[in-house]
Amino acid sequence: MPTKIKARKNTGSLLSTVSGPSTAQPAAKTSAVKNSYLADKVEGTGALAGSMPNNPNKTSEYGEAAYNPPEGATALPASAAVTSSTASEKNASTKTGSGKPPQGINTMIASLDRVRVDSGGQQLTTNQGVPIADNQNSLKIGLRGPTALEDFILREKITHFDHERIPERVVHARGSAAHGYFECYQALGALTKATPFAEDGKQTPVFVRFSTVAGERGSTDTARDVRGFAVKFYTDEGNWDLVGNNMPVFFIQDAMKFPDLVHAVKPEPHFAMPQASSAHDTYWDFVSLMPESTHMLLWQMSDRAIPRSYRMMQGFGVHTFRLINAEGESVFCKFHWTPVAGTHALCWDEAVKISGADSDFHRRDLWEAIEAGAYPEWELGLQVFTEEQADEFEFDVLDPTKLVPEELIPVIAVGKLVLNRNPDNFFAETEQVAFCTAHIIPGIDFSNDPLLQGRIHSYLDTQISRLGGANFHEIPINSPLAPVHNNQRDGMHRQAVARGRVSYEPNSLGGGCPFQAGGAKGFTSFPERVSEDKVRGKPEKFADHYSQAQLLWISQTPVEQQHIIKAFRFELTRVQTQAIRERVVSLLANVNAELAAGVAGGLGFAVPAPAPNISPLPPHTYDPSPALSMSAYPASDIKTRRVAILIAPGIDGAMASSIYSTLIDAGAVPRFVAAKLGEVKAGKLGLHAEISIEAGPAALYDAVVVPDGVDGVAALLKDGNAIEFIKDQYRHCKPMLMMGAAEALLEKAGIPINLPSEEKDPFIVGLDQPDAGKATKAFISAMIKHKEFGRETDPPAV
Ligand code: HDE
Repeated sequence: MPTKIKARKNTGSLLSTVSGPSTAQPAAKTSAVKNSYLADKVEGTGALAGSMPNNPNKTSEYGEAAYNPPEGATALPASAAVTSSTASEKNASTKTGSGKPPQGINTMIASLDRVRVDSGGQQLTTNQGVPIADNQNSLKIGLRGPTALEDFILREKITHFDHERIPERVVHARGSAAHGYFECYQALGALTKATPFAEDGKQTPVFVRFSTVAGERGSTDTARDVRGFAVKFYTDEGNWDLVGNNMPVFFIQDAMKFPDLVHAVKPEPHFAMPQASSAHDTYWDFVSLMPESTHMLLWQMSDRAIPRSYRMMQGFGVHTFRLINAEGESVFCKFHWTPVAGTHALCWDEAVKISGADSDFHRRDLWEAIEAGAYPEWELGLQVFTEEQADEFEFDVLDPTKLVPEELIPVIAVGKLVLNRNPDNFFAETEQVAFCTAHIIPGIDFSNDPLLQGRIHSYLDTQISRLGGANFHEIPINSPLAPVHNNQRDGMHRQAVARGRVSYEPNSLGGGCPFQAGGAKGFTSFPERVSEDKVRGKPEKFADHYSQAQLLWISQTPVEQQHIIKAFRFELTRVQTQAIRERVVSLLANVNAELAAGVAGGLGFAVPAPAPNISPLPPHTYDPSPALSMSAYPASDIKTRRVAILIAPGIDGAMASSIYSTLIDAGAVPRFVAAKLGEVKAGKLGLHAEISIEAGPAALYDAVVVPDGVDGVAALLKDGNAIEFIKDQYRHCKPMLMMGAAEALLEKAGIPINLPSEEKDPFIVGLDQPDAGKATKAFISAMIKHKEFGRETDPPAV
């Protein structure tokens, strides 16, 4: 003990950490105490604790009062010293900080600027900041000798490398993401107090991750699969995650079946095949024994499962959610995202070829569009309905295998989503982002959908093993922008350095802080009245497995219907067990006779008896819902569409260049494609090939142009790759601008200029239009329509 301190009454207690007098607090503010901050701390602590003689909130925890939790009781400390961890906190250092005690702040919560690292102009160091002199050689005992165990630099580098991987997501492992914002068109206070909808034009930052479901992290982007559409809103009242898909319904009705579904669709466990594909026995075995999956199977076999781009697909919250306004009134709600770029798909043959040519097709597409400033946009729509309305529906809104037809409840547009920034680092952001359906904010609440209820548990739980512990919320991409203050402490990789000794509530030593927000400001669950038997089971309306599958079927265009039949045929052909194929078709027989016959016919057997329809209720017959067809969501321009301009020596260079410029001006991405890189003599011009046909085959473009030029076309006619290119463009129903001499390529490729219907193929443009400007205009109109399915025959004629 310092001798300078004069012995005074109770000073010893001030200088101790255990016990003290019962009559008074230890002496304060005396010259005998070297650290007056300590005196302030001790004196102020007594006063602060004394200001709370009891817990005034206790009565509000019981009975009716509990419906309106009050704000927690708090008292202000006399000074910062009172709530400090240590009276030595004012001693500054470059490591511990400024010595200015922070109060009421959590500096972990801020933009990602705080963690961005750039090494420009910096020397190489170890993780401990030690400069590394030689990054080429390990430390050896003699130039030809063994490596020394003491080479801590080598060992640190290799050890870190050895641990670079984390477990991939158990589903949705393959994905891509971007930052952006959500902008609310108008305040929605009457419906919800959720803060992103609080004011006209309010913007909320978001991070959005798109994904496939079944494939592993390195699998192909264009597999036939459902796509994830997960949006993290960094709102001023905490993070809200809307973790949806690009299809509005799901395979199963209860969380209990999710592990079974995923085990069935993943590569079969004995030989780990097939990758990123549902076309195998275990998948169809499971779903054909689960008739509730029939509706979703039609969605999965539709072209929605092979989107052209993440930017060109709808998103859906799938489940019914609740909105709650400031008065505590609640309505049900379904969330819809609709892309401004239109909802478009690939052809199956195209998707297969893209998988080989560029398995990062969707990742690259999203990245390139954002880099180019063509920011992808979606409109958010809500379907809002009351509990009373829901009771009248012939289906149960808690059943995730059912959608709410737009004819029943229209979709109202409430805001837009814009993605305008690519991540800096794939791992730190896209891989480490943790979406959780449990992340909701005041104004949003769950429904009792049993699938959603299970998800509320699953997402938080899975992050603990995937991201290595309970502190994944501190990873910068996951931390909210809203302040975070609670009494959770410790755990693996904890980063926050909590000040003070209070980590419990109620407390008086921290002035009651952090205090409960109370019902007026804090999250409160909708007080839904429930009085039921505790039971494992499903409501009767859940047993109608086919009415909405029929609705989807009758709402598709004939082309979409044919694609669904072909997708079933493809998948079930790869299945090996005949009984499973027949079981699938027995489900389809309950949906539509033409569908069942089309699939069975394609597999070489007769339609079996329909699977038993176990619904105790009469089936419901819907009118078609045009909104369920992809054709209801066209594009209005050709922005970001990729166009190949095939060139070879002797092509009309001036024409090629002018078409190129027109396409650029329209927002498309043209590229000169030739047999190999280098200059291509084109009339008086020298055009530079931007990519070769072998590096950029036909499947990677939305459309093709062949400019005029007899010699150039003659060269292309000798190139098998170019013929293949033209054939694939045709087969994949893409617009083709074929100028002048280019007609010869069509002939060589066996491409008819009329559709099988005998009408002129409207997507083969230019043959009768020598004016390249006018022809390009017609070509652009065709590109907006995306594909000419009138070409399709089964099997393909070309
Ligand atoms: Fe998921 N799901 N899921 N899911 N899900 C995951 O969470 C789960 C379901 C969806 O980009 C996992 O972080 C259960 C429906 C998306 O990071 C996991 C059930 C819908 C993503 C999980 C479902 C989804 C996931 C895997 C049934 C559409 C990717 C890793 C009860 C509405 C999010 C992870 C991202 C990811 C569980 C059903 C969408 C294991 C238990 C229905 C978009 O927690």
